[in-house]
Amino acid sequence: MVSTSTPPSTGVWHHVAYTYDGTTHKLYLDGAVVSTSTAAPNAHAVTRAQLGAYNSGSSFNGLLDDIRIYNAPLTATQVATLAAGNASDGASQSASAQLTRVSATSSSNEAANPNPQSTIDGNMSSRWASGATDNEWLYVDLGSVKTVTEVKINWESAYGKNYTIDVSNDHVNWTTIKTVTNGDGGTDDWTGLSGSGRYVRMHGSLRGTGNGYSIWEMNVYGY
Ligand SMILES: [Ca+2]
Ligand SMILES: [Ca+2]
Repeated sequence: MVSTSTPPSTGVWHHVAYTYDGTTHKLYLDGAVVSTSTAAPNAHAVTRAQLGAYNSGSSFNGLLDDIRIYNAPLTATQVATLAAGNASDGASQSASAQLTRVSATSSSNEAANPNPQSTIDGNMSSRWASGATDNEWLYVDLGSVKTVTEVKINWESAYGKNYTIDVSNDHVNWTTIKTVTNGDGGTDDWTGLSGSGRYVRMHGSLRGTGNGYSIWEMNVYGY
């Protein structure tokens, strides 16, 4: 149905995905679409399916690992997320996606930028800032317990140099899933995380400037 005449490079792992939504076949290589088709599906009755070999028995010369078959077509974003290696292995694995943040809570607020909700409004022109001390935090509420695979913080110039990313089911007992030391501000995009919780916290222990901690947006990804 779909194919590409450009073979993947050898000697490295590649991510290959095929999706069909009832109309369009799509072939992805390393998270990007390389071929599409709207040809009618093959009408042969399937009594046996093979991965990595023709029916004649000619086999693909390489290794296959982490093979998954889904009962619905993944979106381009989901394929790209999987190709980027942002999802951990697991039998009941779902593709990671940006999670809805229902509210944000902070340890303190600077008078000029006092609203922690400014870190979850999707607006890169609105920000929150803490008071100007080292031990400050902000957490977001995901509404229910989620698996957390990635946290992305967009810092204003007042960034966190040392901080942890923590998860919790009750915003009282926290588990650290990432420890950052000597961070450089700007965008801090921590992928490959493994955690579970309803609340996700940035807990600062050392500021990068004399100001507090200031965040434009704090996004959480998982499933
Ligand atoms: Ca914002
Ligand atoms: Ca950074």
